[in-house]
Amino acid sequence: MKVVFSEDHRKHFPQGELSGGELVTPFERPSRMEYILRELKARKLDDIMPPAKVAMKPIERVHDKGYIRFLKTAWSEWTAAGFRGEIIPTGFPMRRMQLRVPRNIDGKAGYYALATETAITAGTWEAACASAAAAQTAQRLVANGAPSAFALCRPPGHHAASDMYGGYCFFNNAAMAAQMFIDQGASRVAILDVDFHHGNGIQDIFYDREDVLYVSLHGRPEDAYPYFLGYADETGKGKGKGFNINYPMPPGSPYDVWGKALESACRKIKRYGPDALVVSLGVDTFKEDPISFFKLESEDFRTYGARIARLKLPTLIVMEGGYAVEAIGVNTVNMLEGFLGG
Ligand code: FKS
Ligand code: ZN
Repeated sequence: MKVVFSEDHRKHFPQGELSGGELVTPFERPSRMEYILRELKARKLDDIMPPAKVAMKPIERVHDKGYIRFLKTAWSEWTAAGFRGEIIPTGFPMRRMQLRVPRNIDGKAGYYALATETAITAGTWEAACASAAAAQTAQRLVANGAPSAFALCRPPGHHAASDMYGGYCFFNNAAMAAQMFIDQGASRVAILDVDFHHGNGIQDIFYDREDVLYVSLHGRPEDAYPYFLGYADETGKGKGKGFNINYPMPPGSPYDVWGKALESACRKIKRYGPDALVVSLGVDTFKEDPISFFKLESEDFRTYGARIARLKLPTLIVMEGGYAVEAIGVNTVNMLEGFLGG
């Protein structure tokens, strides 16, 4: 299996993540990639290639033009305004307020942000483009006949909606890749999101569509980020009714519980009969993850990788979250090995 990875991810490294009222070193940091790369190489999953130059068209298929422009120019507008820190907005268009884009960059950032933990820095645009490029190149490998490919994306993508960034995400790599399969002629694509967090961005982008099935296993929104989406009764709307499936689970859920949800998810995907599968792979379901509350063991990642492989679908695996640093390499590669061996 080819692994597509860009070193340009390093260009995005905010100094601060707003967490518990403090600015801490972001959990989503460049060293995550080193742990994964080290383990890939140690286990000879080392067919690693850089992506081709990013194409803007596929990004524009799932993101708003104004939003893309904002990400591109935010840093220069911010510094031109005389601000000296990283971009963290202060005000948001909340209940009963106007959804109009302000001219002021602080206001604009608030308009396009869905949360405040994710700072934008000088290199964020380039890194987000490199991450999208990795997903694009890996998608093309699968579209051209590879049974599977792994897009080792950073920054991640599943929280990014058509016009919102946050949850460490800027471009929705998995949604973009799914749309690419559709634009290349696929009738149906399924996205299976096994990251601990609900992929609100993917759900939002495809909510009224029947040609992309979104299935997510995640910490229930009452207790877990992103808090405001991911309930079981969110099943899609219009033509998309029935094509959004959420499996919210409570704190402490072990593989006994999680694996049953995955089994149900896989059966639904099988019944849907997609032409391709995109897996949003977050390994923050691990028992030692610092910001999550499921209790998966390292061996469980191998077990579920094998289960996903039994779907026997052309599969693009896209990296999302996972923060227990050392262990994320082991858990990611366990999933890939399970997938390849199953
Ligand atoms: C820590 C609270 C953290 C933000 C969580 C973001 C999770 C991101 C992710 C992704 F895959 F996108 F990376 N709140 N004090 O793991 O879902
Ligand atoms: Zn996550």
